[in-house]
Amino acid sequence: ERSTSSFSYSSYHTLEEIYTWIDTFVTEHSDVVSKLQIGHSFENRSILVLKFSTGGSRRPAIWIDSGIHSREWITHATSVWIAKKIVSEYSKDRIVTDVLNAMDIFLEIVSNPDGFAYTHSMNRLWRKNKSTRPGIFCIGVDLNRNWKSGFGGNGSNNNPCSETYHGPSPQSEPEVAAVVDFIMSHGNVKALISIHSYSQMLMYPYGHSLEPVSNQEELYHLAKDAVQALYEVHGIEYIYGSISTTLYVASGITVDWAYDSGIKYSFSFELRDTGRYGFLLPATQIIPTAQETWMAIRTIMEHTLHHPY
Ligand code: PAY
Ligand code: ZN
Repeated sequence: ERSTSSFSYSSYHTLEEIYTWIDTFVTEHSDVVSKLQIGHSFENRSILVLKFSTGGSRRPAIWIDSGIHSREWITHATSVWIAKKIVSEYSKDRIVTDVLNAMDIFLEIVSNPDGFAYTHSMNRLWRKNKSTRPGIFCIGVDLNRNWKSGFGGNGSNNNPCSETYHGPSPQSEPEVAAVVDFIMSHGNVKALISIHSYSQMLMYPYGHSLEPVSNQEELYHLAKDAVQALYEVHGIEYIYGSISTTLYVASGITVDWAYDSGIKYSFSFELRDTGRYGFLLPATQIIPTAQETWMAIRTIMEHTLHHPY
């Protein structure tokens, strides 16, 4: 891609296309965006993060990841659109401008590059990463069961052949370890948003336990406001609440780790739809999904900006 204006935001893309788009995008917007390589996948692909920053050093930050489950294609497509939206709204939209004048945004579009490549080449519905270990015949660890908080608990599986296999130990997977190392060494991440599909939900910790988190009332009200902002775009209804009480119990997940690491604004999205197309959401829904998701994310960013801690 010579210019991001010739990129189709309303189509699904391969890993190579997204990585090429990233390079063009950072070149076009080098005043605000840079590309970081935070590690390598099991099959040695680059793990890339876009950094949106207008200056300062180690500013309070918002972390957003998508595609930890490779078959959830709408999540990568939404993140690409949101990246473009962030730069186009800076200095136009008051909230984006205020956020970026005080905070940095980190966006990991493809959190599971090996799995994503595999969904294009071999198995469209692949969820896990592609790691293998001697003596184990099934492939892949569920990267959303491999985090330290609640590792190995209910809603995760010890069987390597399971879709929710948690792996041999917390952060055993390079794709998870890279994010843990980055966020811990950064030390100033104030909000984390992890984007999945599908089910139309906006959720917060915990997944591993039914116990309410200490700021659960604040998270509930923020989720309600975010879901309302989302609804106002195209009339799509989301439900919201803690993961364990809204969806199901799941242990070793990203947002539980983030919350227990001190990131009190930790959310996970389940994007469109509610099952008609599921993971195979038609490309015609990419832009509307991204537009509404953006309004919810913007609501969370605004709240984070106005509630420093
Ligand atoms: O958002 O972290 C979350 C909730 C837990 C997700 C998980 O099981 O890892 C929920 C599922 C997901 O997005 O991976 C829901 C989808 C529909 C699935 O694969 O069952
Ligand atoms: Zn998922």
